[in-house]
Amino acid sequence: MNLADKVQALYAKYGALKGVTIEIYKQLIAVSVKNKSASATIFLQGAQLAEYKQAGERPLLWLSDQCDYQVGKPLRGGIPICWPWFGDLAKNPDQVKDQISLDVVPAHGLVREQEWQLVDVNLIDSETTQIKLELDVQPSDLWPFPALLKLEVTVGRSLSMNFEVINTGDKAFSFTSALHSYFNVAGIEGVEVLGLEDVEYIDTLKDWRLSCSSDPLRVSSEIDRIYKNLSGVVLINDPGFARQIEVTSRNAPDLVVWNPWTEKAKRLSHFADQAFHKMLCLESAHLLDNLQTLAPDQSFSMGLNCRVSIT
Ligand code: TA6
Repeated sequence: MNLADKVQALYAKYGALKGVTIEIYKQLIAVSVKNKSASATIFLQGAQLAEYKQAGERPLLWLSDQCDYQVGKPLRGGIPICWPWFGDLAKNPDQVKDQISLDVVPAHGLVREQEWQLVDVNLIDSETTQIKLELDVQPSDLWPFPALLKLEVTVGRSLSMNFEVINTGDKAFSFTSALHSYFNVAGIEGVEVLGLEDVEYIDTLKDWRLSCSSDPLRVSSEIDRIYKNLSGVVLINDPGFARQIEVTSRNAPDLVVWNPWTEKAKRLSHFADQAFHKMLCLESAHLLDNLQTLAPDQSFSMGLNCRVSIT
């Protein structure tokens, strides 16, 4: 089915719903919803949430202005879904790595580039809209196990996401994954992250060695850390926007904190050289020794809840 036919079919099913629009951005289809509390836009490719905005507030998420909305290329920003491995496959546990036979594989797994199916849009009430997408993963050279992935996004007074993995095959498989959230900040230099004090982290920029700090986190250079076995709320305190962003992960014990800063920013695709000033990634994840293994018919779900509070 071509793009126009896909959009027509989506309009036939969901176009009459209040606040729902189906949009085309160059080669990609996006579903946008708007209610009394908030608005959001999610792309079928990768089931990638690109924007969430509480009414009267600035966008919660950062999205690059250099996205080219091409098939097969994940957007830079929003909340990409990283599965069935996070980051560089070579840095994943053997239990995950040894399942893949190819030498060259994409970073962050394979589902960011695939077109998910929109399976439901539900106006829960005047302030809450729920969007459901699914991806039926077929065995391939890249990933030999069938699986059904489900994403449920609830757009309301806060943003809630639930990502579920179901093993639909007859063999067990292991995976790591993350909801790779890019948050929108006024200026990274003025931001403080609270809630990571005294939490052990792996510093991937310093030979993956373990470290810990009792101070609130401030970012003044490239940062790429995996905070381990976290619980509770993490706050991005952003005086420049006079707001806090509250991030609560669910069943995702690890949190990746990432900002590329000047040098890595220049090497990133669809990322303006100075854009690092305006974003900070806090990625709800389960990585390394928190990998998951599913037997046939078993399922796993993780999620997050984010909201902006005005300071
Ligand atoms: O979020 C951590 C990270 O693994 C960084 O090292 C950086 O590579 C980032 O993800 C973005 O990855 P991407 O493949 O989207 O360019």
